[in-house]
Amino acid sequence: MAPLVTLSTHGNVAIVALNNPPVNALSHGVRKSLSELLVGAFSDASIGAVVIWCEGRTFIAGADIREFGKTPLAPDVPEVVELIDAAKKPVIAALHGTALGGGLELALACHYRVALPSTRVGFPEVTLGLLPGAGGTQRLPRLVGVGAALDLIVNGRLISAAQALTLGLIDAIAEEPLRESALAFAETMLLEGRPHRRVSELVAKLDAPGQLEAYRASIAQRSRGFLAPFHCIEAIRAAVELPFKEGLARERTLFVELMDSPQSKAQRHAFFAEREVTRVPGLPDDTATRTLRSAVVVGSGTRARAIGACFADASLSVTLLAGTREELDNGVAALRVSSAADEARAGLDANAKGRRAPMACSLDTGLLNDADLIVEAGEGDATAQRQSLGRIDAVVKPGAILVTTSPYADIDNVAACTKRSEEVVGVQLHQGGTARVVENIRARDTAPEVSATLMKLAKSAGKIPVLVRGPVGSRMFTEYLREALFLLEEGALPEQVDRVLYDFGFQAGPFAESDRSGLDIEWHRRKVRFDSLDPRARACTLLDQICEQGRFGLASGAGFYRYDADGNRIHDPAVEDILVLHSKDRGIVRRAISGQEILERCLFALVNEGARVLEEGIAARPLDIDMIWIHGYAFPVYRGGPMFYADQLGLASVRNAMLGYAAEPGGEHLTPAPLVERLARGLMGFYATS
Ligand code: T1G
Repeated sequence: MAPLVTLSTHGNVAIVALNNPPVNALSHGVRKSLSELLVGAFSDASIGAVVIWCEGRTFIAGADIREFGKTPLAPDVPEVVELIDAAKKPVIAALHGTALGGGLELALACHYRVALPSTRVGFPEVTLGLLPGAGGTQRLPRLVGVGAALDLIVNGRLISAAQALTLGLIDAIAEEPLRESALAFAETMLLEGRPHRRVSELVAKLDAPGQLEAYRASIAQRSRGFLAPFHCIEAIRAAVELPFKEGLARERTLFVELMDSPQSKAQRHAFFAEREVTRVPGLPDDTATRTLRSAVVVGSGTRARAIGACFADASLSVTLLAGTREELDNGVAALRVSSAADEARAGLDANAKGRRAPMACSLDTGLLNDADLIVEAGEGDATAQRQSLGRIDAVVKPGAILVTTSPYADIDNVAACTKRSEEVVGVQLHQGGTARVVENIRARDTAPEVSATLMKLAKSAGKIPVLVRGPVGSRMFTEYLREALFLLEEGALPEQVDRVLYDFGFQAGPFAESDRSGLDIEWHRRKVRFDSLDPRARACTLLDQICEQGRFGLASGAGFYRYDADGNRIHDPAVEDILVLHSKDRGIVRRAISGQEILERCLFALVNEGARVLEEGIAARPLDIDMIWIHGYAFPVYRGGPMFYADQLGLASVRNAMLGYAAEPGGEHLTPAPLVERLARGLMGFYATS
């Protein structure tokens, strides 16, 4: 194996090269070799300056996250960083790729920094529930000012080399080849006798009194529930208020608090799960995929436009197929609005994806004949979708892939309606297509290359694809909402239930969320499944009563809440009247229900249905479910997703609580699923077995 770190000398300049693919993480092996070689170079009189440079696609992208939570091995990252700071000869960091976290902290301890134009730098630690724990919170405010440091560290935002140069974070933009440019920079610097600068010797000053408090207030809403952003501010406060060494100590204390926190464990889990979820057991990364150029989406409504946009983001040429002239006109008008919004967004955000290929809208069914991918995205029910796909199947070319988007459809039934079941898949988007996750649903006979093709398409659209055997998110949401409706029967109000889940960390509780996405979806699902519902669920007719009054949620101005002209939610006594009368009709004595009971019953209903989804093989791994819920339903990432959260609570205690609720009259539906029972008995968790 190639050595992780090597040293070569070029005249009186030493180049220390790191080679730890894929991202030159500061693993123990790297830290150990690096510090040994640096100590040697620092004490070698023939060496006037040292360049730190990395092989491969990037400069150091941080500490090795895989080592977190394990026994720390010396030297740790702070020791290596302080070794560089203390050097009596200049050290130059040569940056390329993504210089992140501990890598950027190491660069800040260097005395000069040069970077290729394409480099991006930043402190993403906050996205892992952490803060820069190797001096970054003490050096960055000293070098670029408190305002810029707050922005970079609290938001975990990456900036370009040009922006870093403007901030003074780097000293020069270097040309390719970087290694030679950095060497030339070092030689020039020695020749010119440039001063030896230490960022640690600079001073951090507030830009204005009360700056930190004002900043804390400005992030209160968007960082609600997170620990790390606020710890970041406190660490930066130390840079302003304390001498450097004491500031470092304060940073370390805050860092260790976060490292040991359940939040950071959950966010680190989410980091690796997001990468693991696209590696599917039984579908090797090198599975062949098809080259697709065109997609025809049957339908021109909201769902059709959302799915069309997803495939347009994957650079397919997309046409929405309208059924009538009126649909066509509405579709064209809606596309005009959304592409104007895309333009505006792309103009605003430097990191925005490339401009989405414009979608067309047409009445020409002949387009179906040559399309590589055909999506059935009509607003009809599962039966209508199946029949429509059957008709489409008759006219499309061999090898064309058929996609159903029905959240209710049994994918195997849909596939059976065609003569090409190996080319049938389902796709579920979330949050109207704006969510990052896509459920890529494979039928029993779907060919591996067809599933792999959809995985690839979704990734190129900037989405996280999750391969499943049926709709997972919507199925679990239905059970979550069912439990919330039972709580309304027993005495709770929509506001009370929503408040509890909002405080838990969701952006919105089940009722506000259902009103936002439209009650007609869940109402239709209830009607489709009515015969298979358990007696209590059938008798809980609250959703029917509300929808039968034409209250379908935000879009119709009323649902579980009333909405003003600006879409703001308003308590509606009419709903309370429905609840009180319903409980009376059902013979249920309404009672005060604690926040803890509301939280547990709603979350455990979610976890229990997740367990059934795993038992049935609809999802292969708990991380598939957690990624769908974190990225599709805004389950708080600092809880790790419903399955990870249940493990953090301890599945045995979750099961016991479920048994407690199941023992109550009408509580049978919270009887632990067999998988929950089995794992709890074995004192294991969902992840212990995966
Ligand atoms: N440690 C360990 N493994 C890492 C890693 C890291 N820091 N970064 C990436 N990997 C693995 C990743 O799991 C994947 O593995 C492979 O590398 C390629 O990654 C003390 C506390 C650098 C922008 O948060 O943001 O420093 O799945 O698929 O899309 O203050 O990876 O192939 O087995 O994501 O090109 C701070 C995290 C750490 C950066 C590249 N640093 N990484 O993106 O590839 S905390 C970070 C990224 C810290 C100090 C603190 C991205 C990337 P596998 P990838 P990519």
